[in-house]
Amino acid sequence: MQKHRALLVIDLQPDFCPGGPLAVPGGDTIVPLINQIAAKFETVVLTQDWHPADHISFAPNHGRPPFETISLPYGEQILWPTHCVMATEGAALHPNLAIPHASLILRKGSHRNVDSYSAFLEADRTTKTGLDGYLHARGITDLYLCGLATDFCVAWSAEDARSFGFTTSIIEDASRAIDLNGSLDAAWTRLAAAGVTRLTSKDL
Ligand code: VGL
Ligand code: ZN
Repeated sequence: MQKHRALLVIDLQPDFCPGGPLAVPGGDTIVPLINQIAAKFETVVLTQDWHPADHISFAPNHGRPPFETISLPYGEQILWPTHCVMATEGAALHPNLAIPHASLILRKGSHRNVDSYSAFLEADRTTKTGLDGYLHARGITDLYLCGLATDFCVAWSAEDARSFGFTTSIIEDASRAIDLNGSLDAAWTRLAAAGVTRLTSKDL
């Protein structure tokens, strides 16, 4: 085991899997692979998207249909179907996720007035979750990300990981995308510019 590396498993929750309100195609199919990958890492962090019912990212809270974009004080916000309401079943970790040695479960997006795709920084781009400090304090230098969704929470977390100084890779076959209006291609372009490496699980 290499002590300086960590695996981040992003938002593997029923609400993002087929049958859920914000289902990512094939979202549940990556769970067995993620379980296998996690066994190769001493440090594993799991994240949960974890919103209050009155969250600003929920379309019904604005009387609007989902997938429109609105302007908020911190920037453009896509309006999503109501998802991952804190303490509901759909916000739990996926029941088949089997990573008992995960050391941290980080919840994000809990502030009513600001979204948080990233596991490091909320959408206001200033409020930290504290994950950078946790990882730096444990001597982690290299991060590997997987989970849901490649083009939103995985991508934003990976970009921020680079800006906090981590060597950062996304494990593509252990992630799945929403792909809304070209968001997946756009994300890979930004990720390449940020210096994020694109891997498959065989490369590990
Ligand atoms: C996510 C949209 C809204 C994600 C979370 O986990 O990628 N996407 N909230
Ligand atoms: Zn969300």
